[in-house]
This record gives sequence, C-alpha cells and structure tokens, in this order.
Amino acid sequence: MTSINQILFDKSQQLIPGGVNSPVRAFRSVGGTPIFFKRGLGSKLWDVDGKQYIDYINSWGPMIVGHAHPEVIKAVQQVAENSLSFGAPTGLELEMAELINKLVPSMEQVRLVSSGTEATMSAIRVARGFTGRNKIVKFEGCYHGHADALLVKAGSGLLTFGEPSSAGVPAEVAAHTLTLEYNNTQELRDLFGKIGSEIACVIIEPVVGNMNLIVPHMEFLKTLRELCTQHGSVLIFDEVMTGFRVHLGGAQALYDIKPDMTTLGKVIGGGLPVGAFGGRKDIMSCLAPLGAVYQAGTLSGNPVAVTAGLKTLELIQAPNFHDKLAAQTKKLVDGLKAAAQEAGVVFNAQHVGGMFGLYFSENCPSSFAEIMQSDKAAFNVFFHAMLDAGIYLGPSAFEAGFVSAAHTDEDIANTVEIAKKAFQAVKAS
Ligand code: HOZ
Repeated sequence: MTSINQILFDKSQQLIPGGVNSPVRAFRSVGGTPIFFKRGLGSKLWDVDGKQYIDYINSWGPMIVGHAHPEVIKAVQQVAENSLSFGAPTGLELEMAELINKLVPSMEQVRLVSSGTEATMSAIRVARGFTGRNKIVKFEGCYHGHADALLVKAGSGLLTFGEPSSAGVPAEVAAHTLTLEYNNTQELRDLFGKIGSEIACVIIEPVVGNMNLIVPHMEFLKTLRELCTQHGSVLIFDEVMTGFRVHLGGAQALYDIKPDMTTLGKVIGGGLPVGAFGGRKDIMSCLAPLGAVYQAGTLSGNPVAVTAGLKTLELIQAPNFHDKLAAQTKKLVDGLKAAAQEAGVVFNAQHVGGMFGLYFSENCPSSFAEIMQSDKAAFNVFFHAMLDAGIYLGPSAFEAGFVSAAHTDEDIANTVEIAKKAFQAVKAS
C-alpha cells in the first residue's frame, strides 16, 4: 500500500518545485523520499504515517529546548490572543533587544527581522553603507542565507547539489564577493595586504554548520579580527546557527572574539521566524530612520514570534543549560565513534556545544576542500540505515547535526545501538 508520506510527496511535486519549500529538505543528496512530519514532542518526531524518530535536526537548530515545549507553547497561545501582528512597535521587541544586548554585549544596538537571510543581507548593506566600500569577503562553504551577494561558493543546500553558486545572480553582483578558504590565515593576510582598504566587511560562520561542522583555528579567527581592525573593515559573525547554541553568548563568547556586527536567527525565534542583526552603535546608526541605509519589514519583531524566542531564551538561561547540552552531545559523538571503530569503518565526529559533525573520513575536516574528500556514499548508506530505524539525521553529508535539551541518556544510547547496525551496513556496502 502506498504510504501517506509518498502520496503527499507525489502531490507536492505537482505544486511545489521539488515538492519542498527549502532545497535541503529534498533528500536529493541521499536519495529517497523526504519525510513529511505531523507532530513533535521533546526529542521525538512522528511522521504522517505514525512512525517515530529521534530528531537530530531540530528544525536546523531552533528547537534547542525540544519540540512543543509546554512553556513555549503556552506563552505563544497567550500572546496570540492579543492579535498576531501590529506592524508597529511593542514592548516585547524592547525586551528582546535588552536580552540580546545582555547575552551578546557586542550587539550594542539590534534590529529584528524575520529570517537569518534577512539578517545577513541587511548586515552587509549596513557594513557597505558605513564604510562606503563595495567588496565583501566570505569563506568557501559558508552559507549565509540566499541573498544574491552571498550565494557565491556557498554551503548548505548548494553543496548538496554540487553547485556552490546560484544561477540568477548577476556576474556584476557576484564580482563584489571575494571568497577565501576557511582556516587559511595566509590567504587572509594576502588579500588584506593587496586590497584591505577596499573591503567593506568579512562575514564568517565562527563555527561552520553549513558544510557539515568545521571548527575554526584560533589563530585564524584572531588574525581575522586584527586585519579587519587594521583596515577599517567590518567583521560580521554570522551566528544564526551558533548563537545561543554553542554557548549562551554564542561563538564570540566561546572564543572571546568581539565582532563589529552579529547576525542571529534560529534559536532566537524558538521555532518561529525571527532573525536579528546588530553590533556597534556607530555602525547601526547608519540604518534608516537615523541614517541612509534602508531596511524594513512588515512582520519584523512580530509579537508571537518574539514571544516564542523570549521564552526559549529564558529557558536556556537555566543554570548549566549549555554544559548539559554539550555533555549530551559529547556522549552521542563518543558513542558513534566507538560504534564505527567496532565495525571497522573509517569515521570521525566532533561537536561544539550542542552542534555536531559526522565525517566518513579519518580526520575531522577543517576546510571545504577537506570535507569534499569525505566518503559521501558511505554517509548515504549510514543515513538510510539510521532513518529506517527511526533516527532522523540531516539528509546530506554536508550538514551539521543538533542536539536539544530534551535528548535523554536513553535517546543517546538507543541512537548508538542503532548506529552499530548502520555502521555494519556501511562496512558491507
Ligand atoms: N541552512 C540550514 C541548513 N544548513 C537550513 C535552512 C534551509 O536552507 O532550509
């Protein structure tokens, strides 16, 4: 009998390009049919056919306290009764700005938007307006949303399809985007040495989560900070993924490096659409209505979305929240490494806080070139063996994974048990 899932996917493909509203969901890299979900609770998801999964995507990061957390749901229900949107200021937005400033003090001023893409696109416009320069620098394999200027040698869904740059972006627009290798300090020095005075900004994922998980070298991050300061370029940390996840204060707190601007998304909305960008007051003052850089949004600071974010941020300020999250993620990573070793499969894994990377390679990669050398075919066998047994991982060898506070010891132990069989399937493939 055809499953409800298959019926929905077949119909969706008639009306929605590829049957999905975001390409990373399409399973194109791993093959097979994307799972259509109906319900989530804590660490678990249930698909439309009633099958249960342990979720390691967590909506790509936002569900850090688990699905349908009762306090988040209650707060959203209560605020929704006062209207879903005003298109005018609310006290909730101020509360959010104060909280962001408290948790991420480099964000002296902040503006709320509705997605990570909006946040990065707007931050770049502000950086260009502030410096009066056009050139921007990004790193190969980093993904900063789908604004034209940023879809150059990008990660995430573009990597899944082996096309790191997008059609539809005029060459003239892409020409202002310069791309360097992640963790390559010499390339950075060389570029700044040549054209430092022309660089408006450098945007970076301080821990990369869009070409699997890549950890920064400290020397690389420190040099980046120094060069931006020397040359008057704005350093933008894209903490859409890492913000409130790798540490309460984001990667900038974890590594003690202060960017000029920061972009946020995912956790800040607790599962509803919220993004934010902010930073030094002198830079943010360039924004309309104070300055000449225009940026706007009908639903920016939406009261329901902001409430979900505020409640989530309240919950993650509980004592030792991030230590526990990191410890649980470590258990998963260590368990998977041991299971792979037992099965004799070439595999490695690592985590930063509640984010993890799984690699079918000897070492943990530190650049785009290295991650491209990992064994994608082995990942695909592993992915499907895990999925069949009810473990929901990112459907691509180039995505990071996410653990939530709702993942129990039992969840981790079950996952590792299932992985033992999945690694055997890899070995036999
Ligand atoms: N960028 C996220 C994963 N790498 C998820 C957002 C999306 O593209 O759907």
